[in-house]
Amino acid sequence: QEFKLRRKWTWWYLNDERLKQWEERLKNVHTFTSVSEFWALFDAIKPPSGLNLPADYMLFRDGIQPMWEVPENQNGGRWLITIEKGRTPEVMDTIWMEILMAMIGEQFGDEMESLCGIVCNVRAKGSKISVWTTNWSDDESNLRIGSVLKQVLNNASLIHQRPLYDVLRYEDHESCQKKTSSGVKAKHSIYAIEQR
Ligand code: M7G
Repeated sequence: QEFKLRRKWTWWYLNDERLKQWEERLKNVHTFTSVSEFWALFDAIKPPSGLNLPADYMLFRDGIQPMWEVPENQNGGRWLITIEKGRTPEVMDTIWMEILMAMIGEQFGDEMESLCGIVCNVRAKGSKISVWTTNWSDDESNLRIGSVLKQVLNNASLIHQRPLYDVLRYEDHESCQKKTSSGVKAKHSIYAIEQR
């Protein structure tokens, strides 16, 4: 039996040819609409930790290109998880897989339409996983998405018996384009463990 997903998703890959233009490195890997197609693809390709650096994986709703310039992302932002250099590769691979499953499994409910996709930047200096949303100024929607992410990741931390992240930070794409990522001020922060 074929289990259909609610919507189509496209997997993208940004290859490691760092001398080329960013747009030329971006490859459309596959578009899928069923659970079995998703796992066939997932099993056939390397996990993020197996990629040659620097490279990205992206999974976006079909029809939305994983770049700042398109209308769906132009006024958008991202929930960012930074993965410190010293963490084991499983941490990144687990966060990536858990959020992927939450997205294609429609766990963001009414906010699915505000959600554009997920990006994994595999970097020597420390990798990043981020969930892109369409409107950086829609605080309510972005905070609801952030709270689902917190739930998903806290559950996964329990299951895998290790804390997977410290904080989710929301930042707008426009600031990211202008500054280095460490210089962007977060609009919202959600901590894995409540701060006192
Ligand atoms: P990054 O890969 O988001 O972060 O951006 P990094 O600093 O950890 O590598 C690195 C560079 O890739 C940017 O300065 C841009 O030159 C290019 N780049 C990244 N993104 C997400 C885009 C995009 O959406 N559109 C375009 N045109 N270039 C991008």
